[in-house]
Amino acid sequence: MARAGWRPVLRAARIGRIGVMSLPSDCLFCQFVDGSLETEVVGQNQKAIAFRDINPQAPVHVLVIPREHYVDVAALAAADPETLADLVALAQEVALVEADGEYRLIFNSGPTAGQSVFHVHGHVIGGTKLGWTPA
Ligand code: DGP
Repeated sequence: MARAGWRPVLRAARIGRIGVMSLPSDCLFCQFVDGSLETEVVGQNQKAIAFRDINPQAPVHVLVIPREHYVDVAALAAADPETLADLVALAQEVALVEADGEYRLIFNSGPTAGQSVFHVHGHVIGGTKLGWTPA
């Protein structure tokens, strides 16, 4: 049976990076969404979930992802801007609880920029004074 996320994936393939995307059947983050793998969920809404990063880079390091599979933030924005807005709203909610509402929201897009999981995710980073040294 086809998974609910197949249409966005095909659309993302037309928009995004066909060569590096994960399909939902082997996507780690899709497995967090459908509950077949456990993770520490810290927030959710109808369109998105938030969970702690396994390798935190700051006192607060949470990932926000859409329930539907899109390869990166540009694919999500093009296909479903309302869900992107819900994703940002969830990031804000988490940051208000965990970092007084002061945080960085980072979307790595493509391997050169550091993307290693090809289900779009925003890194919500905060809880300390942040430096500015991406390179
Ligand atoms: P990126 O490099 O931008 O694609 O970020 C992927 C993030 O995903 C990275 O910071 C670590 C996190 N991550 C990878 N595997 C797991 C996992 O199994 N569980 C959790 N909670 N986070 C993971």
